[in-house]
Amino acid sequence: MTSHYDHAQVQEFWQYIWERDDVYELSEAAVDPTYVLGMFPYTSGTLHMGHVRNYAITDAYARYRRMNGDDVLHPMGWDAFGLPAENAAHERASDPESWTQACIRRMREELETMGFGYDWSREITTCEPEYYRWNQWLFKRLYEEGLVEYEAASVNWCPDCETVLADAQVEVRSRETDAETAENGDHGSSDSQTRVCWRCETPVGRRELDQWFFTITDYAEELYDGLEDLEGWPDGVRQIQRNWIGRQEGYRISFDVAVPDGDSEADIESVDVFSTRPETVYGATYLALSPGHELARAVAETDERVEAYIEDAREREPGSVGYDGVRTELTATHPLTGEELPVYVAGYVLKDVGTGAVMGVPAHNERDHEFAQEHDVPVERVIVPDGDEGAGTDERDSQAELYTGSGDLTNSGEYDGLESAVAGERIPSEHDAFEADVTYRLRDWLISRQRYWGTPIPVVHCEDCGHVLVPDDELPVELPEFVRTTGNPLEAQESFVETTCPDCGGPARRETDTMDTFVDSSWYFLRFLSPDLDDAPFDAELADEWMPIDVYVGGDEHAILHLLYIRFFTRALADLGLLEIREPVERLISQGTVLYEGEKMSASKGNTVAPQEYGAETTRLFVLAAAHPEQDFEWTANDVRGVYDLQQSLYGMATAFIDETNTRIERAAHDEYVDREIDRTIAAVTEEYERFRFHRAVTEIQGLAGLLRRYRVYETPQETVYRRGLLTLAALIAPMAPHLAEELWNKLRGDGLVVEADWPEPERDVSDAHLERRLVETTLEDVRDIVDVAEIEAPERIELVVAEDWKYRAAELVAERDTTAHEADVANSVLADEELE
Ligand code: ANZ
Ligand code: ZN
Repeated sequence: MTSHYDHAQVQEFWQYIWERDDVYELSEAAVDPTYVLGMFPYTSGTLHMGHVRNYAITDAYARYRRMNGDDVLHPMGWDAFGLPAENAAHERASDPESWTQACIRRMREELETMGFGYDWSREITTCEPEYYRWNQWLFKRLYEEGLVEYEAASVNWCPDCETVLADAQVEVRSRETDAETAENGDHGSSDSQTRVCWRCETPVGRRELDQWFFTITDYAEELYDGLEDLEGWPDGVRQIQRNWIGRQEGYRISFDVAVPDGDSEADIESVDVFSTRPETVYGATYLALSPGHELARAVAETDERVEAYIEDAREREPGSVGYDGVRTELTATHPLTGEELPVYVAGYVLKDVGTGAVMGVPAHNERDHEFAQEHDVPVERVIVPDGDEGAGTDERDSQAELYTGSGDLTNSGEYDGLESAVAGERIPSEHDAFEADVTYRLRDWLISRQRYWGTPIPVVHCEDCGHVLVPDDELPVELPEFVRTTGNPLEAQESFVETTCPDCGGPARRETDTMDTFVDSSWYFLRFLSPDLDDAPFDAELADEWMPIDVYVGGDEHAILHLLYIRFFTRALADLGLLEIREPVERLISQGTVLYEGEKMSASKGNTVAPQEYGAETTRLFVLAAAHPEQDFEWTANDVRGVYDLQQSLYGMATAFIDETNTRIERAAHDEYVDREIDRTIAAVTEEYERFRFHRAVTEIQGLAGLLRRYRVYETPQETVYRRGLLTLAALIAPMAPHLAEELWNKLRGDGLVVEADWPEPERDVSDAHLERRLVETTLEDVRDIVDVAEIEAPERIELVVAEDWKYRAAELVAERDTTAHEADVANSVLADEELE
């Protein structure tokens, strides 16, 4: 039988047909819109297995929905700005634009080779002016909405990339990954670890620069609360986002602070601290301000020691500051005891957390305890573990131990003896100095990058007018040609930098920062709806129709930033009146990792398998068959072989079927059984597609293929049943192995495309068939048992079914391995058992 499946030829042929017939192009008027999207790739130069997995998932689902009659939007584009292109350009004496375009050509070709069904008429590329002009336009709208700030800020600085990094682009080494860091709710403030650049792993330093920010913190509460309703998102991702946003309930406590004012009376200012442990208030022995705190800065103007400390702290990363600090001339009054407390400026107090000031409670807060040891501040115990007698001591002891647990209050005036949990509610309710408050750890989004290959920020700086936005009709501010220099190539080009002020016409300097590329990806999904629109970033009516994205698939490295930014943008756009929805993604699939010998398959580890190595279709089918999309799985040549064999076997059956069937009208019991199994498989596979359990769909398909094969080998199959079985298999596998499916469809029917076919439906009610099936499966753990216990009793209702299936399996076992004569006899006797029919 010469039915070898020449996959390369088959793939090429059907890809040609699909393209010729524009089968993936979406018609304008969509009735049942379904938006299926994979996170678009960064243009790194070549597809890796993670991409293939990602896009195999979206493609399978998109095809499945299309066969169910939906209008499916399944587009593809390129996340094309970013440092690597610039670095590559430096290394190769080329420029970022040509390097990027070359990458795109190669990657597009690779995607096409894989046979993914994209509507290429909607392709977008973020580095093209037609795209990034809308980044600039959106920047302006956000600015007008009050969501953009320009601030001097101490920023993370990578000396190697010569650029500023967002906090989240700084990785903490050696043990924590980005995701783990967020899981701990830790924003990189731990002391002992080094903080390195996410791209080049160079240790990160600090610099003070004027920077552009999106004030994502305005949405902290909403972004946090909204997670509750995202039922289509994996719990893990939601939790990571929760930790990243870092909601904390507590109290603002206000302290009066005396600020010496030359020789006259001291000024009294009120300083708020934020605390999650109000019951420890009697243990506050000092106040500490962050170096960026307004009052600290004011003090620095007249106090050189404070000024020097702030200057010094600014140069360093927050995590490396340790517990140093400087005592100021200020004194604070304890709001409950009236006691005078020293006021420090201390680097361990973070500017953007809470109020940027803390009450120091060294006995019960670890960081405060460290600080107190170093600065010889008294430690006052105000909570003792339940039943502990140590309560009596009221002398202050700077060596007192740290206790962070709950217990009974002591040294706390009228509240002595109260349980800490009770006191935590009573004290704030009885004193005006306390006000319930919620804070978030989330920081504003620093979008400035001192780099060439990104969207120019549409601002000019005028000596008279300050910073002025470039008028809409002058957008896009286009990138000038690339020049090779150290630092920011934009700064080096006078023709770019020197301009006139749109307001006063005087000389002005163009902003040379470009935008974080995460801005590009924060709204690209909207651009796909109307990629050529030239008077708005997207068509609002289409957005109403298509958004939210029904299914969004991508790697978990985007669990924090990208997914937070698209949620932020969607809300901001809604508040601008440009969108109706507030959440961009209904169902999120965070795909697992492809492993090879236990490690993540990646170019840097040198353990990659090129997607084309086994043939495109085998690869895509395997990544779907191997595991649930959200699970990691191991790439093994053996398992790949399994899906390869499945394709061969289906192809073989389709090729050979005609001369081996009969057309008798009357159906034997086994015909009925097979027919019923076809229906059952349809129902089961449908269910698996609905739940993105492609691996189980493959198992079902394999099961039916096996049954049909046995049916053919051990019976003379009835043509209508057998053909229906094969056509059903072609349709069921089409979303995952579309080339093979077309080939089968064509062989069996001779016309039409399976990609345009209807999804199969069961012909009979099979709602209880799975029960029978399961019974068969659980009873028949091993075919040999079946053979041995051929006289097994089965509930009468399913006896026939069981018998049929056993028969085939038993015979198959005999055929497939070297059997003993005895086994063969038993098997044959089962086969020959006419009574069972
Ligand atoms: C007094 C206190 C007593 C606190 C105590 C804790 C325990 P965690 O503890 O991580 O959940 N805090 C507030 N603002 C801060 C800032 N800007 N920089 C550094 N630390 C700050 O975070 C809550 C606690 O972090 C707050 O509660 C405050 O210390 C500290 F036995 O107040 B606590
Ligand atoms: Zn001006």
